[in-house]
Amino acid sequence: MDNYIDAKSLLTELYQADAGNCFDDHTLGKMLDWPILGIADAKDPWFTRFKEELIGDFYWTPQEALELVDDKAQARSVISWYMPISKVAREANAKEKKIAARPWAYIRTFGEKLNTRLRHGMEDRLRDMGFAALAPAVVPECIEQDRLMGLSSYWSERHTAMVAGLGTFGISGGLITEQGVATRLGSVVTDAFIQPTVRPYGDDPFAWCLRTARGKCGTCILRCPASSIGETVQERDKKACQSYLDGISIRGQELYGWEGTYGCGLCQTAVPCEHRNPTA
Ligand code: B12
Ligand code: SF4
Ligand code: SF4
Repeated sequence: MDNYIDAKSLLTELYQADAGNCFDDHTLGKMLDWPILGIADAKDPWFTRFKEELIGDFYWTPQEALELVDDKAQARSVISWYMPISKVAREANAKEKKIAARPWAYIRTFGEKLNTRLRHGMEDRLRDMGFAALAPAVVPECIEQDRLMGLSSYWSERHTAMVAGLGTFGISGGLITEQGVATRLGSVVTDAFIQPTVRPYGDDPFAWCLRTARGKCGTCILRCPASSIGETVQERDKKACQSYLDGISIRGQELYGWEGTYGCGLCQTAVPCEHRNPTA
């Protein structure tokens, strides 16, 4: 009989116990809102499609990822989550036209550190319960410069979240959830069985983008200061985005006041999919 894993409680407890979910200016409140979870079946055919058809051979299936820490374990579930970016940071970023607002950049650096603490916290909790567990996205150096795909991780939080029923891609490349695209995502693969989430969009990976679903919008194309977003997700110029962000990083300390990664995220704010599913 399978052990019952209450993944939601595990993650929520870790989130609640973390004292670092705040800005340096404490009056601004929390960086990231409560995590929302989805569960993917580790054997979902999408994972092999990513490897064999859509991304590349370097890409890990859940089984390959879990074998990195336990070569006898059988991957059964992938716990995926998103945490919405706080309203304060979204609203500040929505006013920007060239670079990230300070609270947005702060979350890119320190909110992602919190997210990684949650990833490792979930690994620890599951291992304490006797299960194998791995957060593949934070395995060091799990990133590849692929000939076709450009800079690409061996494990994509967005693709995983799509399989776990949390949302679909927009033409910007962002994962649009019920609470929008302005989120940070995480995931952990485990051999524990957890009932998979039924995807409300079935197998349509672009169902919640107004452009792909209804032929309307394209606001993210206009918002991008690097002209990196095209009419379809396949036309996205990832290099243009990356170079633009690299340019900001060089001046990051001077612009923002700390050493870190700052992002931009203009394509995720002042757009109809910012904090909701715009097709709902
Ligand atoms: C590397 C990286 C970057 C690089 C990208 C480098 C490059 N050349 O593109 C840079 C620095 C530019 C970057 C920028 C940003 N990033 Co980033 N990044 C990542 C990282 C670490 C890996 C992404 C990756 O390689 N994915 C795998 C590849 C294969 O996917 P992809 O590049 O997105 O391309 C896919 C889509 O276009 C789509 N697609 C195309 N056709 C089809 C067809 C089908 C059927 C399907 C299903 C999909 C699909 O699939 C492509 C390949 O399949 C992830 C964390 C992670 N490990 O997932 C965060 C991550 C994707 N980034 C994130 C964010 C927030 C950002 C920024 C907004 C920066 C910021 N914080 O301000 C921008 C947004 C850029 C954009 N338009 O999406 C979030 C996304 C949150 C969300 N809701 O979408 C992530 C998940 C980090 C996190 N922990 O939350 N990022
Ligand atoms: S801004 Fe519009 S076109 Fe761009 S991803 Fe969001 S819904 Fe799709
Ligand atoms: S695609 Fe990159 S450069 Fe363009 S708005 Fe989004 S994060 Fe900024």
